[in-house]
Amino acid sequence: LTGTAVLAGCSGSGVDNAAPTAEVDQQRPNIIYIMSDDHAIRALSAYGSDLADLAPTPNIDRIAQNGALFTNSFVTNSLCGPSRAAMFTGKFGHKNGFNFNGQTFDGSQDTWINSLHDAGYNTAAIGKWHINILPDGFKLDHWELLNDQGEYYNPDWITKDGVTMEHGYTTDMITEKTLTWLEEGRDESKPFALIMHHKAPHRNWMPAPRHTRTFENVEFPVPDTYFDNYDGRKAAAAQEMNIYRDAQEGHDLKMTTGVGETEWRQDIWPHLLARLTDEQRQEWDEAYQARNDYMNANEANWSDEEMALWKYQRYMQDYLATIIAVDESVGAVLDYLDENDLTENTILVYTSDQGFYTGEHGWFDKRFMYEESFRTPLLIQYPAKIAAGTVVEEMVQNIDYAPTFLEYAGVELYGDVDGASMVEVIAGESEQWRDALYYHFYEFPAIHQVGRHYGIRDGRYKLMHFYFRTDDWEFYDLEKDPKEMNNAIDDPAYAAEIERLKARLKDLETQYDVPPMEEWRRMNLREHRTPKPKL
Ligand code: SGN
Ligand code: CA
Repeated sequence: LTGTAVLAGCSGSGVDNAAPTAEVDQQRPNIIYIMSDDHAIRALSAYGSDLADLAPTPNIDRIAQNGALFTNSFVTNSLCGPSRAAMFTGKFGHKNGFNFNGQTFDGSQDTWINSLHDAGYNTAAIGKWHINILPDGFKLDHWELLNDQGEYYNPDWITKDGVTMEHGYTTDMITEKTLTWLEEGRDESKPFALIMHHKAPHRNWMPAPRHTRTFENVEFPVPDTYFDNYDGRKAAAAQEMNIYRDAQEGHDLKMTTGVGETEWRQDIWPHLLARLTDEQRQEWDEAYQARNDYMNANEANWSDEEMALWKYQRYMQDYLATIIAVDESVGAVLDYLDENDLTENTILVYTSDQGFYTGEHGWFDKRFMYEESFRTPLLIQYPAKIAAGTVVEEMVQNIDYAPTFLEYAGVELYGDVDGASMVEVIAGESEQWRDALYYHFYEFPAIHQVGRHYGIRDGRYKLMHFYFRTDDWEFYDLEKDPKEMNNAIDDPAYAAEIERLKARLKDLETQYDVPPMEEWRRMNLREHRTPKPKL
């Protein structure tokens, strides 16, 4: 029985407002917003990279087949918390108050999810949160959140009732909790908006027990920039996110102390492995034993380059294996919608809080305005309104999600939003769209030591300025140099383009009310971080 029929029936023969409202409600789309953490475009097969056949994501790809694939989707600041804050509000960090991890997001400000709740939606959030520990200020009818970064195994769950450690693999638990809420938890008389946020494939890349060995014999292609020497790029040279230099041999690469041993070499955060039960630990150790024994037996004979390449393979095998469970999770949600006749009228989004490096420039992690971390996957299906197989090439940004969801839901957008609704762009009916993107990364000094920088990217060129203890400009011609290896800031052939982009960057700063650079130069991160609440 549909919501309309139920409510119309209740109203009997008397004329009242219930029936029209219910009818509207039935037409309003549901929203399922699935966001993973650190999913590289290269690791999502719908984008057709060199990994597509080796490590496919068939379920996430279904969204592209059913709806739209965005080939130029970007973030405002390539870091978890700031990206989530921008996504929720439709505003840059300097307006929503969240510019680097460890700040507290004010959940009572305008967000698409709160607007939908005000408009009568049933709302829920399940999974990683990371813009504060508790969803204070958010209008959520239901929430089950991971504590801070969350753990891959036996994680702590935070609910209205407190903190509970539950046994299981986190990605699978997020799937189960989501399906349970869809099946039993939601109020079927209302449209729903569900936020489903995976921890995977975030560091330290621990696959599900069933996937630890999936890629053990697969050799992944090594990016030709893996041994980058960072010529002409000072910030790139100063980072601490090299797979072969900065990844922790234990914590990240699961390398053990010797042949026959099971202890991780470096384990600066031992609480993660310590969470495994004896049984889980045994299964885990067995899965890595032969490969680690081989590495330990041969290491002394390997050159630095051979070891760096071995580390690349280990990193990729685990990183990609954590994505399999995410892909299965998306498949389970899509199946649920199909089986319950919900597909047609549900907007289902898959994205990541930012892109990620899979060995390009030798790196893991994100932060830089270079393409691999500036871009982020985005796929949206909504069969009632989006044609199957749509490809959107316009440059969209995570500040566009809020206005888009509200327009699709027919709910009025609040003020001062930086993003724009993508509804017309998706329909191929947009006559005017942005021609340039603004980006700003603030989290320095901090883990991975990527310098503060901001910049502009248009369809072909990118201009970046690294500041705070440095003053370095970079400029790239993405058509000629898509891997951003040649900083052309001093190339006279580009002088006119560089001047043009500098002026355009100023325009964007004015358009988006970016505070004067002096404020950012002076900013001390410590003064803006808030202590975590006691649970
Ligand atoms: C943790 C990670 C870092 C990562 C940040 C931010 N280390 O500190 O590698 O850059 O999170 O990531 S870990 O070993 O503790 O996982 S973010 O996606 O949350 O912004
Ligand atoms: Ca992230």
